[in-house]
Amino acid sequence: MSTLSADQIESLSEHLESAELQARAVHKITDDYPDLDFEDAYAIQWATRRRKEARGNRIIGLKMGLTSRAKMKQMDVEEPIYGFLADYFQEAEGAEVDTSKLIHPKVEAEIAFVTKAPLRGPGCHVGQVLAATDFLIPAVEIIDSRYENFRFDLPSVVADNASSSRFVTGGGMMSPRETDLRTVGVVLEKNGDPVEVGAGAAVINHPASSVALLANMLAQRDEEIPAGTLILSGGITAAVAVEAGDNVTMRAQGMGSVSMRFV
Ligand code: OOG
Ligand code: MG
Repeated sequence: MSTLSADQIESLSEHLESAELQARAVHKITDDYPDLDFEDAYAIQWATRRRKEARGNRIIGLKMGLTSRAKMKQMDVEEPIYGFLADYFQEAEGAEVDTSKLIHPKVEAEIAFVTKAPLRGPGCHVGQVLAATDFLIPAVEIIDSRYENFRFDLPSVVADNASSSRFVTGGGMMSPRETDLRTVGVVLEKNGDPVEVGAGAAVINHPASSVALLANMLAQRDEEIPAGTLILSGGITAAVAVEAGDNVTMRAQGMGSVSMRFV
């Protein structure tokens, strides 16, 4: 049940998108709208997506968030969420990421899927996801909650496009036929030190089940995952705070590495 009017949805979307574009932290929106529910929150996120598209940004991908125990525990929230990825979120492999455009960035080690066929729920399962996957590539997601101190509840973070900010893909592509994604190991390094390690199974027992869940969540709005979509399946480990001067490398077993520098 939605609790907000169309005008309130539009104005909360503008409020959060301005915070993103101006790299400015704001109070979580449930402080002012305590009854705000999931339906309102996704309506706000979709309003932001439409506003970016109207401005000429392209939506190039989707992401799942809070899919691993480590992330749920770190953020003290218990349910996976999704968000969208706009074209300008993408940074090239080896890029210098400008922290002056961000509030309090953190990095996450993720496996990205690129689809070759549409995926539509309800009832989408891991087998369909693997069959529709063109290839996998390692990715670092740079999240940047627009909320003060990176503290939020689920409706607030959904409305804030699941903290999406930037991402970098790299390494080599791998066919889902070549690997058991559950046992693919990842290492996240900051300034040469391994700071987080994990394996694919951390993401709902299999990263492809995160993509299936995404298709099933989108089906509630009668939306699908189109062919050619890049999907970040969710942080395998806890996220790591970064600042100007930091170098980050993620290594994924069999898929090479992806690096960036924060300036
Ligand atoms: C929400 C986004 C989480 C992931 O991979 O779990 C996310 C947050 O932690 O700010 O992207
Ligand atoms: Mg993420």
